[in-house]
Amino acid sequence: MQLGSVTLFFLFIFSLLLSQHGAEVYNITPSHPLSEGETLVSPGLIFELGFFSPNSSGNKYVGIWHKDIFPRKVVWVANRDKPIAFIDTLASLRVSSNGSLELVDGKQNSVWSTNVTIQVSSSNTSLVAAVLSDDGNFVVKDVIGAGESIWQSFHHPGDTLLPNMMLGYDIKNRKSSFLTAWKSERDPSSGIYTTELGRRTDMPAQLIIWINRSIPFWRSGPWDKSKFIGIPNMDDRYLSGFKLDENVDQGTKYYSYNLPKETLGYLDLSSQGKLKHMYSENGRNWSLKCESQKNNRCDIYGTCGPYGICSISESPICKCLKGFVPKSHQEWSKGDWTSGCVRKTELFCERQTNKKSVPLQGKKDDDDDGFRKIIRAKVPDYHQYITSLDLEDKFNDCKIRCLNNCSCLAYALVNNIGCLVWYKDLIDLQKFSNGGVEIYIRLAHRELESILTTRDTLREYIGKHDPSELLVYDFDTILTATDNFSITNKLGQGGFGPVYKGVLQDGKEIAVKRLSSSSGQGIEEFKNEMLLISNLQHKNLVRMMGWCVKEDEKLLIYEFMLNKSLDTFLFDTRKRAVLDWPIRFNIIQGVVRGLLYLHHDSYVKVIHRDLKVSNILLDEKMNPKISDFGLARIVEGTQNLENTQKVVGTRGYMSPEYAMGGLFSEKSDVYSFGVLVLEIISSKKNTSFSLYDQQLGLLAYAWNLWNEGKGLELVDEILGYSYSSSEVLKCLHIGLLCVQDNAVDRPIMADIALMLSSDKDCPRPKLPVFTIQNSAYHARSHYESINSSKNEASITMIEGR
Ligand SMILES: *[C@@H]1O[C@H](CO)[C@@H](O)[C@H](O)[C@H]1NC(C)=O
Ligand SMILES: *[C@@H]1O[C@H](CO)[C@@H](O)[C@H](O)[C@H]1NC(C)=O
Ligand SMILES: *[C@@H]1O[C@H](CO)[C@@H](O)[C@H](O)[C@H]1NC(C)=O
Ligand SMILES: *[C@@H]1O[C@H](CO)[C@@H](O)[C@H](O)[C@H]1NC(C)=O
Ligand SMILES: *[C@@H]1O[C@H](CO)[C@@H](O)[C@H](O)[C@H]1NC(C)=O
Ligand SMILES: *[C@@H]1O[C@H](CO)[C@@H](O)[C@H](O)[C@H]1NC(C)=O
Ligand SMILES: *[C@@H]1O[C@H](CO)[C@@H](O)[C@H](O)[C@H]1NC(C)=O
Ligand SMILES: *[C@@H]1O[C@H](CO)[C@@H](O)[C@H](O)[C@H]1NC(C)=O
Ligand SMILES: *[C@@H]1O[C@H](CO)[C@@H](O)[C@H](O)[C@H]1NC(C)=O
Ligand SMILES: CC(=O)N[C@H]1CO[C@H](CO)[C@@H](O)[C@@H]1O
Ligand SMILES: CC(=O)N[C@H]1CO[C@H](CO)[C@@H](O)[C@@H]1O
Repeated sequence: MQLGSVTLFFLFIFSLLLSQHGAEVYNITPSHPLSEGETLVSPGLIFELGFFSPNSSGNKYVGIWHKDIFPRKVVWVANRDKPIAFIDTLASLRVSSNGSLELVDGKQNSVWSTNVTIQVSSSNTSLVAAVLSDDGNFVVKDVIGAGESIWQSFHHPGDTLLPNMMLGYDIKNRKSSFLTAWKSERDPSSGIYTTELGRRTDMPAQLIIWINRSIPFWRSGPWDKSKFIGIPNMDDRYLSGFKLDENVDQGTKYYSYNLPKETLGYLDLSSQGKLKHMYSENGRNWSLKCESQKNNRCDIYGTCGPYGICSISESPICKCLKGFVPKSHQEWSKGDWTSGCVRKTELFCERQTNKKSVPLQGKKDDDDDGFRKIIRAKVPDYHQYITSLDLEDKFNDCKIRCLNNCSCLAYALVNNIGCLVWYKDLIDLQKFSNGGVEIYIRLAHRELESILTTRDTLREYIGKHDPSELLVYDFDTILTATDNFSITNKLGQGGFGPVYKGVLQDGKEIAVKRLSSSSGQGIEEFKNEMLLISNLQHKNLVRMMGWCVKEDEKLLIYEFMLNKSLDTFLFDTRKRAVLDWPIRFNIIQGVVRGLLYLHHDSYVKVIHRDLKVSNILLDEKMNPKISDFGLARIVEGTQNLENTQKVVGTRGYMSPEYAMGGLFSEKSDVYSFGVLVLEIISSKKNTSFSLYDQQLGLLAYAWNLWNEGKGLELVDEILGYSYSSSEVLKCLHIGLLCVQDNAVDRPIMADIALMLSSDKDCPRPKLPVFTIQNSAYHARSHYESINSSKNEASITMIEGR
């Protein structure tokens, strides 16, 4: 939540003309119009109505604002599209005994009027007055008569929704109430953005922001009775006062909200098309409670077109859903994604329909369509609701009802809503880094192969992929390329064996990893592992080009990284100056994206297990690429029981539970990532001989600095003062959260990605202790690691999605 920008946003200064010390009145009557020297106030002095002029606009308007809150936010404007000239000081707002409310300029010409009147006759008396109520409603009423209002501003909203106002529609009476943004921060005239409650009655309501009332700009996703599910951080607790009133018989649907007493607030549509919920607890200034969207391209409606999915943490942000390909590769490659994607394989049910009347008999189960799950999704537009019949097994019921209708393209079972289905092109689908719901996309059976829910399906996947899809290099070619693995070509010694630089005959540079494991693993098994690894592709992972096996030699061929590994810069007294803060920050962000992919977004979950600075390679633009991912599996698989205590991993980066018990999970990678971040900030590696002090030195040092509020002292002194202290402090904070002793306390990569990209407050990290009881450790670890490494290697490393 960016409070600073909010304050700026409201930084238009009002020339309240004489009103500062002018008279305050409590009503406007036919005998007493409101003129420029005066303001109309509400009985509790909460709201005020009067003439105002946005800074240097040359125009004058009648508007309503909160009386004592600064900077002022005008919540309603009478003549927004018909300003009075600034120099006209004789304008006035008057009511007539027939109930009409009218703004006239200095020449007594009508500028704006309500056009609503009542019948008056001489036989009865009426006293019409215009008053401002304490909730901000400006009301014209007959104070002697029934007291019913003749006209009220709440029925004619501007850009702001106040508590007790309603946003929605009444179909029978063809009435609707929506917000229209200002043209700019200083121009109240009607801008291009409007927001309203979606008009379709057959689906759970959502808010839509339109451009020119015709082009959708943003949507909230459906309302689940306490929040809109397409706003990932919409905390329903904050918004307990929001509600949706629907009356199906009368055809009305209205959205409104209330706040606790003593709290003031409003919801406003900014001139940039963003909804903001502001509140004030002290009655003096405004704070931002939440906003509908960040400045995020994925939030713009349909950025990735039909069947595209937008994820802001990936690059490019748009991808086709699995089983779909770009409609126009040309446009897509240029970054114009709006034409979207098309199905690769026709659905089985479509083929059946197209062939007409071909009986379904004799079909194999294999032919049938199925669904692929997407997690953390903002569901697409045009959701429809179907009432579930089977209350016992709602989920299956929802699935079957979708499967049984060929037009049904996707379904989702959402808490507090029920079974949602989609019959139209799936558009405006987004993948969040947290929040969101699970949605199931219908696909032809053939496209479902990459859905791995269990290890068996993983085997199935491998069985269906031909390992020859990977480039197999001839051993002699590699020998020639690496000069017979000459020492001069050696780039380094990795955890899994030495790495050599090679030059192929066509001049292409490669990196060759020569696995040190002396077999045990069969060639088929090795090929399968290669296939798995080679399918992990992300711009922050080193790309595998192929492999080579000859007798005991197992070689992996990777793309060559021009700038070698991060440690060659970071721990070099001179070269580390190259790593200015923006480069370091970019490296941290890239590593986060790469790990996020390995842990959460690739088709199998992969735990790296040996993350460290020397495994972060740098391309020619100093972008980070993680290397050696997935290799732990291969080495692990080759080891017999006696060796299992030798945990894979590098001292200094190992989480306590891994170092001690050989237990690993994605949280042990998170730990290593934390150490990495602290090293990137400080350029310190703090080597010592002792296995455990080595890292505690740096970690405890960093924690203490942070705890004393001196976190910036950790920064590598070579950077001087040229760094963003907020970025550094955020990275330090995240790093400390990651190295907490207890794996449960550590965030997952998805949390980290979110923390990095938002201003959300992070929890407080605990002091890393990493204490061990020596004898107990040895006695226990041997015992446990045999069991754990065997089981964990096969279970934790790979999880289907
Ligand atoms: C408002 O007007 C004053 C005087 O014309 C000027 O100094 C100030 O910068 C203006 N503020 C904004 C936000 O434009
Ligand atoms: C209401 O009264 C005002 C002022 O007397 C007059 O200008 C206007 O025409 C009247 N409107 C109607 C509908 O009678
Ligand atoms: C009142 O009627 C006039 C003329 O028909 C119209 O221009 C104006 O917009 C109306 N005012 C309001 C507030 O509806
Ligand atoms: C005054 O007369 C009008 C028209 O005859 C009627 O609609 C209104 O209700 C009367 N007001 C009162 C207070 O009796
Ligand atoms: C919205 O309407 C305005 C004025 O008609 C026009 O200039 C603008 O291009 C329109 N915007 C879009 C996105 O169509
Ligand atoms: C609002 O006022 C309170 C108390 O005066 C102050 O602590 C707070 O920082 C202010 N908030 C903003 C956004 O100005
Ligand atoms: C499938 O759903 C669509 C959209 O609701 C509906 O029009 C159609 O009749 C359904 N088809 C079948 C066979 O139920
Ligand atoms: C590599 O080794 C082979 C056979 O051992 C030898 O014939 C060849 O000359 C060597 N090549 C280089 C570049 O040393
Ligand atoms: C592995 O764990 C099982 C059950 O937790 C235990 O019975 C068994 O003794 C353990 N195996 C070894 C070799 O310690
Ligand atoms: C900082 C640094 O050394 N960057 C180099 C990375 O590699 C490219 C291509 O070789 C060089 O141009 C950069 O100078
Ligand atoms: C062995 C070693 O260098 N340990 C150091 C690790 O870092 C802390 C804090 O900088 C030092 O106090 C240790 O001496």
